[in-house]
Amino acid sequence: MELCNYPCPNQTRHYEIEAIQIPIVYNRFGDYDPDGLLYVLKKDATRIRNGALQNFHQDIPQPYEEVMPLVIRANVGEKIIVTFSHSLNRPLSIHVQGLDYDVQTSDGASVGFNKDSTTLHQITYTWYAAKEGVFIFHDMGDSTGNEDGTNIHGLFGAIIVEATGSKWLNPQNGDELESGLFADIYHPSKPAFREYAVFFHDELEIKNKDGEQPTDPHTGLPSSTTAISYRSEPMRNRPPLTHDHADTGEDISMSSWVYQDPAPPIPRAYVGDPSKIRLIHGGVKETHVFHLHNHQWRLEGDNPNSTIIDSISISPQECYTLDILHGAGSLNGTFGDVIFHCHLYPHFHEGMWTLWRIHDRLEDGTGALPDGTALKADSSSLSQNLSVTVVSMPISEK
Ligand SMILES: [Cu+2]
Repeated sequence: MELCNYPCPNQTRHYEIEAIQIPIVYNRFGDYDPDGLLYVLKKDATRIRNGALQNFHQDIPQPYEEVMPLVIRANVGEKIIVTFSHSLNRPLSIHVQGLDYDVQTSDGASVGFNKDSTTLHQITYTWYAAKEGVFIFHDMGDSTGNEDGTNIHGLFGAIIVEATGSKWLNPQNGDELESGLFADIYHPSKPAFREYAVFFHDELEIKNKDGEQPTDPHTGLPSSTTAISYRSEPMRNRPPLTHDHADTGEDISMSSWVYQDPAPPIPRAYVGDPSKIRLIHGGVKETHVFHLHNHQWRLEGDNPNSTIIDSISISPQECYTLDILHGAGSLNGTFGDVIFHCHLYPHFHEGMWTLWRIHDRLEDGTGALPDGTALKADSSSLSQNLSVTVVSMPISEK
């Protein structure tokens, strides 16, 4: 379709995005990338930079909660104007994959005879959201995949396009959300759902808390680090408690009761909540296999005859929406912690795993995590809206 004929229902959405460079700390054990790069909303840049640096300069560098891949949202039919700026003394850009744009002005690349739409300071891009789904964006000012490039240091994000008329709220308190990995999506005539953006990325340039190359305690050899959304929980940091085999199984090594929660963000839901995982491969190196325990989805979400799966291969720069069948907890109403991870075991071992936490009763602020950390209260209207709607339906109709 010609861009001049694009059906835009009078809605233009503006985002001001900045690229910043800070150390990104990947877990509480102090593994970090000294040259981390990320996109942030410009208005959040100072707060995030200051918070990240303060946490980095602890005895053991600590992650800062707001250092996350940037996820923005729009509705189908909208025009999105992105003002992108940075002060990093190198050409950078935002190149989006899957939205419509004029290649001469908004490609975010310097290719062939097209105009150069990377920038040393500031540039404005215009995108058009034609269809629902999740779409990666990343820097094309430097498209190399090595340690001098920008990708392995984190310079990627995603835009999620929702059904026309949707709004997105903070899952914790019900406030309108400007950006964020996790959101509750509401629509005037469609069921609400939990939305979780999950970024896989790999072959990171990571140092341990002492500034050294991490090593595997069993082999003494260099240990790679794989990540989910700027966090990683490598098993090198979770040594067996004793030499007894009873203390070394997965039920111990993956348990929050023993080792606290893993570092990658933990999505939360109540049993029965409709849930979509927006899976993104942010890296440029390796193919992974996303596997979620206890749950399934259809390979083609909008095709009721499509194959039911619980794992999916995802290659660099790909994105998938996983519309979880029967919602959180699946048909049998499981609650508790459900693991998801890369099913290539070296990647799993090197940090690419976390949990989906599914509650069976309202978290009103009196609960605590296994390590004693208090759980914040959820807005009761939100969690009950989402869960009761589905739980009250007969199972045969779910
Ligand atoms: Cu993998």
